[in-house]
Amino acid sequence: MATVEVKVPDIGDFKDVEIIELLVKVGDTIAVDQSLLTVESDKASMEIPSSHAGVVKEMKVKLGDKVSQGVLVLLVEATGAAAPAAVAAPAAAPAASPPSPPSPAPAPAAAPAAAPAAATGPVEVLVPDIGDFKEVAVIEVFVKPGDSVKVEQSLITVESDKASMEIPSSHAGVISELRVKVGDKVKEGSLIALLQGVAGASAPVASAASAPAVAAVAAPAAVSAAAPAPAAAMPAHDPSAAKGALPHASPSVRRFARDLGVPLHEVVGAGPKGRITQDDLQRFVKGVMAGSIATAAQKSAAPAGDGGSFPGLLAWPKVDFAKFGPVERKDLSRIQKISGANLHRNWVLIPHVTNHEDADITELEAFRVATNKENEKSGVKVTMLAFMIKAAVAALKKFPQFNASLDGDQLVLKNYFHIGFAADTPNGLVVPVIRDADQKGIFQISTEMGELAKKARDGKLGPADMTGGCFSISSLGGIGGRYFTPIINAPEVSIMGVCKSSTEPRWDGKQFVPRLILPLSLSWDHRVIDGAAAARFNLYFASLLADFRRIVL
Ligand code: CAO
Repeated sequence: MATVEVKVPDIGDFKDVEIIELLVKVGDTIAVDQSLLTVESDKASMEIPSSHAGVVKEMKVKLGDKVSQGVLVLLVEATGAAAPAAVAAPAAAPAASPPSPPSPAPAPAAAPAAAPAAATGPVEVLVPDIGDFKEVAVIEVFVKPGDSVKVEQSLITVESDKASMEIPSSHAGVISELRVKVGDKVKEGSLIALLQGVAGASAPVASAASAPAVAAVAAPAAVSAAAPAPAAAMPAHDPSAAKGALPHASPSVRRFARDLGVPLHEVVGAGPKGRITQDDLQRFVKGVMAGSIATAAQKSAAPAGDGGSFPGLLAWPKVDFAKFGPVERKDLSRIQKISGANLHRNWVLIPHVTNHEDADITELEAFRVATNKENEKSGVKVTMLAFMIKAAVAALKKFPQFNASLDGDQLVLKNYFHIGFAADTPNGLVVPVIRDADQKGIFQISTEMGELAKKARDGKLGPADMTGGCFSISSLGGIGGRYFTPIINAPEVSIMGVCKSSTEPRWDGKQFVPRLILPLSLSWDHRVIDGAAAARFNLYFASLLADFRRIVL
């Protein structure tokens, strides 16, 4: 048995493309045309087939290597069978097929010979010369009617059994009609969409080769004679173009997922750059079968409180409670369902840390009581919460990262101060918001809190009353307790929990004296805030309550 070198065949304009998946290993028995590895450019992925059958003796490439035509892939102990041609082209462009002539973009006979800039009516965007891709399936559509598209922006992804590629637009404009949908089979010349408002912007080749009113999709100028399909469709890279939501996976993995009915976008890819491999797919399927992974469809069908949505976590116990004693069932209120889902998401997604602090509010409480006495007739009762809202504003001003929200890789820092407060109602927990608390005094805040708390109890809060908050305070002060962990009210990044104040002995340097101590619990999002900042925020907040004159400093 002879040792045979298997090399990368002619892959057209694919040059220095990265190996993103190895599909065979040393010792594997392989057949002619069996896929050995997957390479990927920015717009297309392609599997490289074997030119020979046999047993893999040595791998000559590894993940992440960049390869071009002629690069040695592996050594195979050949068993005799070889591809019909000496160099097997990828299956998308079978080696046996004769080289096709260079493919300029098609110039339809009916095309009026108008200059690009003069094009006013709808422009047809067609599938360009995609080499030996014939009757390939549309597996993703990136655009919809009404979308504005740029030249070379990807419109659809098509996929053969060995390669997938994105088809770019030949023109800029607004899509007036979309003529393809997922599952359609297309080939060169198939109509993808009609564009309106084309302002003369078209891909260089298409406009040079054909009249623009009936335009072909941009085919790159340098399509080599024997270029396989992916190269023919590989457009210039346009970083501003919309990226597809296609899961990062090779065509064969995608096809396998479709055959199994696996929602590929739910599979977590462990391959390079999060790529979904065959192993990932198998792990997912096993997990679903074993009940340790729930698909989105299963999750939405699962009862509230089902824990099956976390990989590796046991499903929520199903218990026939009536077996143990009399029970009655009661539906969760609408508020409980909504707040429960929000709290659950926030608890799971935000890395919470809670810092505790004590505030000496002896003087502030005396001031509060005196103020209420003086203003008895006004009908407005001032509670500690109103002071804490003002203290929160001052602390947010001093520590702006607490008055922020995460938005992807960015932190949105707010220049307004809307403070939410958790309110307990017969139907569940709600968080109304005091707007522009920085511009309001204690009486106004107390008045608004009273109104909002009443609205909350009466179930009359509207969305405007509960949105836009920067920071929340959850006060259990009227009830009791010492400390607790409040759950951050996303997209806020911190929340202050307050419990009941109590008189405690404090050392004044000479003796123990009775002081009124308010327990504070600050939960913060560790993605945005670090422990030192949290400790300083808490300390500052407590110092403001200890001596409220600091607010005006
Ligand atoms: N320590 C000691 N006493 C306190 C206090 C504190 N930290 N905070 C309030 N009190 C007192 C008040 O002074 C008031 O006393 P009086 O009746 O003697 O005047 C009494 O407790 C009741 O206060 P309140 O609850 O009516 O007023 P508030 O401004 O403190 O709170 C509101 C208003 C709407 C926030 C509150 O009624 C409420 O719903 N709290 C529950 C919030 C909650 O559920 N948080 C948990 C969320 S996580 O599940």
